[in-house]
Formats: sequence, C-alpha cells, structure tokens
Amino acid sequence: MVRVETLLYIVKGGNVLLIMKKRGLGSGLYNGVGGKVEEGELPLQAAIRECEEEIGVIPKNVEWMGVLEFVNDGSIYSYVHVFISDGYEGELKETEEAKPIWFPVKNLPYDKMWEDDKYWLPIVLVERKKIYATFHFKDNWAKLVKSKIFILNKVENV
Ligand code: 6OG
Repeated sequence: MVRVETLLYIVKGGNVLLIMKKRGLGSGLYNGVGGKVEEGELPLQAAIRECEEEIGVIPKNVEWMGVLEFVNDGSIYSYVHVFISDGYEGELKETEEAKPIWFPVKNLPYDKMWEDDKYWLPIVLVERKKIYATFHFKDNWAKLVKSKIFILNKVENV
C-alpha cells in the first residue's frame, strides 16, 4: 500500500524547527515533523495533528508547499505532502517520538538528514517555491540513485 504522509517545517526568524526522530523510518536523523495521513483526514489536518502529537505545539499559518514521491528498490513507497508554518501556539516538548531542535535555515545538518533533503529543502525554505519531486532510493533506502524536482509556478482556478 502506498502511504500518504506529511512533513511540516516551522520557520521563524531565519531558523527552522527540526526534530531528532527517535523511532520509526528515519530514526536517528533530523527531519521535519510529520507522519501518516489517516483515513478521512486531509493532509493539512494530518500535518497539524502530527505536529501536536510529536512536539506538543499547534503550528500557525500552515502553507502547502508541495509533494515528494519516494521510491525504494523500484517500488513506490510514499507521497509526502510538505508544509511550512510561521510559528506555533503552546510549549515545545520532547516526546517518545521526537526531540525538537532549532537550526539556522542556511546551515542545516544535511549529513544527519535524509539524502534527498539537501536537494529540495532549500528550494522550499529559502526560495519559498512550491515543488513536486521524485526520489528513487536503492538497497533499502541506503542510496539515492535518481531524482527530479519540478518547480510549481502557476495556479489555475477553474
Ligand atoms: P513514520 O512512517 O515514522 O513517518 N519521510 C521522509 N522525509 C524525508 N525528508 N526524506 C525521506 O526520504 C523520507 N521518507 C519518509 C515522512 C515517517 C516520516 O518521515 C518522512 C514522515 O514525516 C526517503 O510515521
């Protein structure tokens, strides 16, 4: 089954809130907050819920920034909806799943992040452009072998 997941980045004053993921896929790596979209939920709702569950705060002014398609060993694994937010309500806390940590947007710990992040995250966080991207990994996520990033630049309301 293809998963639909979310990733949310709270960006404030040139810094971005990442989590050190403590369990699940990508544990030991820094990432945005997020997880699976549940039955009957919109990706935006899931992004807000996951943020509250993982670090105890409600993100404000959440904006959709695109979709990432992840393929592992030739099989589609997930579609991840990406969001940014400009702040939050509540008190940040560490949970069993995640530890929140701020980093300067222009100096992210890419050596301790998923290999795809260095290619697309600056486009979203610094250039503030919306994207659709595909990333092909092999050997059970060990190596990124192919990627393509489309910049979305026109909206048609019909
Ligand atoms: P759980 O399955 O533990 O949530 N995710 C990825 N994030 C990045 N930056 N790169 C990837 O490259 C990723 N694959 C998955 C989506 C997994 C969380 O990790 C994200 C979810 O937020 C392969 O519930």
